[in-house]
Amino acid sequence: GDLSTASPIGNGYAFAVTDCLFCKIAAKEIPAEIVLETGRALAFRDINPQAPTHVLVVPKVHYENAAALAAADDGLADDLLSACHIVAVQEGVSESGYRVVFNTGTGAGQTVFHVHAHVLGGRSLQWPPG
Ligand code: IU
Repeated sequence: GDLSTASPIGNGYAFAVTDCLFCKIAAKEIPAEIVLETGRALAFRDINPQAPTHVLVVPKVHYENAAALAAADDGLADDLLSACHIVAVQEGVSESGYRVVFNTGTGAGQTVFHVHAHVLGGRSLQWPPG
């Protein structure tokens, strides 16, 4: 059937997705080093950091990627971006500069299919990212 209408939260899923790592972290079923929690978002340190600050910011509910999140059009993408900036301030990288990245699709390097923003900072970052 049409999952988008079946779900009370409009993301196609009525509850945490089975075997989704980031759903489990959001539910506190798997430990992570959490640096920020807001009403609808959670931020935790990446286990394989690519910069002195490397934090992942996820919505507590499941969306596969940034496109699905944006399509939901319910303000959640705004919340996520705000959380990213708060993390950058907390981490002390908001002045020196930081990067927010959504890898979207396998071709862009997405490996975990629960949307997450990478917040990277604390070193100089090259462009293009490669
Ligand atoms: P990607 O954009 O989907 O490639 O990012 C996934 C990130 O999740 C990547 O940077 C991993 O190091 C990170 N990660 C994690 O923090 N904890 C985990 O248990 C796993 C991946 I698996």
